[in-house]
Order: sequence, then C-alpha cells, then structure tokens
Amino acid sequence: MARSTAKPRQKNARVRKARRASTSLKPAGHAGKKKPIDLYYWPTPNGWKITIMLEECSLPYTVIPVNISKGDQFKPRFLAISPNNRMPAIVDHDGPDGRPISIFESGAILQYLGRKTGKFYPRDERGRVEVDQWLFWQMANLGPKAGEANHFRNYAAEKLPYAIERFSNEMNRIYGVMNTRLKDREFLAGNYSIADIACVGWASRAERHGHDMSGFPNVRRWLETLLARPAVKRGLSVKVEAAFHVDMKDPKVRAILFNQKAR
Ligand SMILES: N[C@@H](CCC(=O)N[C@@H](CS)C(=O)NCC(=O)O)C(=O)O
Repeated sequence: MARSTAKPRQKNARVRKARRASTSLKPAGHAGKKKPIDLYYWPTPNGWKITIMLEECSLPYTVIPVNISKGDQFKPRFLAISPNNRMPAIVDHDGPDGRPISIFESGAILQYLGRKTGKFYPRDERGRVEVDQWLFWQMANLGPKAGEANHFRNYAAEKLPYAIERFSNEMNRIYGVMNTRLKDREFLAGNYSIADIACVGWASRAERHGHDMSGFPNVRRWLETLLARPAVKRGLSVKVEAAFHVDMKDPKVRAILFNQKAR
C-alpha cells in the first residue's frame, strides 16, 4: 500500500503505519465518508509544523511520504501541487465549497487550517495581524536561517568559516529577538497560535544550529511549554521509516538535495 493513515490519539498505530509507508506519492482512496487530508510529508521541522497543527485540531490525515533524498519532490504528480519542489503540501478533499484544494508552503497551510477550523488563528483583525507577523517572521527568518546554519555546519563539503559564522550569528540574533518577545508573554502572539506551531520544530533543534538555550531563558521556557503539549509530542513523532536510512554523505543524495538548478 502506498499510504499510511494517521489518526489522532492512536499514536502507536499511527507511527507504525507511517513507518511502513512507501514513497510512491499515491494519495489515499477512501470509500464513503469524508476523506482525511492528504499530507505530503518528510520528517523535518517544516513537515512537523503541519503534523502538529493537524494533531492540535484533531483532523484526520493520511501521511504520504515525499522522500526528498530520492527525488520524490521532482515527480510531476508532486510538482502539480507543490511547484517549488518542497514539502510539506496538503490536499484537503473537503475544501472550500466541498471541493478539493491543494496547498503548498507551510505558512499558507497553517493559515488555511486555522481558518478552516477556527483554531489557533484568531478571527479578529488585530489578533490575526499579531499572529501573521510572527508566522511570517518564522517563514522569513527562523526557518531559512536555521536551514542555512545547519547546511554549513553539518552538510557542506568544505567547512567555510565565513558562512558558519554568518548563519550562527543570525541564529543568535533570531533567538535574541524571540527571547525579547517572550519576556512578557507566554506565547509569540498572545494566545497559543500557528506562529508558535511554526517555530517549535526549529527551536527544538537549536543545537544543530550551534546554540543551546542557556542564553535565552524565555525561549527555553516557551519551548518547554510547547514540548509538553500532547499534540506537539504526537506531531513531532510522526516518522517515516525510509528517513532513518538516509545517508547525507551519499553522493547521489547530495546531488539531489544540494545541486538543484532550474529544470
Ligand atoms: N518555505 C517552505 C520550505 C519547505 C522546505 O524547505 N522543505 C524542505 C524540507 S525541510 C524540502 O522539501 N526540501 C526538498 C529539496 O530541498 O529538494 C515551506 O515552509 O513550506
């Protein structure tokens, strides 16, 4: 079978099934009732944003692994819903007007699910603007800079001091901004929201970007609060068996991930 169905509150079953999932990008076929949301996924901080949100909202979903180390992100079927050849992406079969809709870019997916469910994304304009600012902050700062910090620290063939220092400094600056923001509030935008959900997977891996949280006590407190949430725990533990076997030193994997040009 080319799918795994992840149901909230059935962690063991879900993880077992997700681990068995293959990578042929075939969405689920479900007779009868409403279909679960198809989640095109690989276990990374961008993927976790969506598993966490789906778990928080108790929305049933089907994990469709996108093995980015093997080039699944370039398959025409995936590009049709995610033209930037990046996961995550979703297909909601029960979209607006009851018709299917596909969405790529994790921030857009979080906003859509927030609007769909009315959860973790305020309806009032002031509240929504607060959330949007910190969501876009994550998308433009924490995510990309952490990605580059990780790349130059852990994956670059040459250890380039300038690049390592540049992105290490950026991460330090970014955690500093977050620490100041969290000084007098529990969450980034008032109540717990999709802005926090977007950030937690990245912050949980700070050591990979050369940081611990000792210099950022407010971020540490925020991180502990989030990591204690059952839905966050479930979202972060949605696994894909094939991901355990990726060798980042394999030239074929590196050619796929680190040598991309216009096609
Ligand atoms: N801005 C995108 C970034 C997504 C992204 O970078 N996904 C990575 C994995 S974390 C990916 O799919 N990489 C595939 C590739 O590099 O070809 C989002 O937030 O959805």
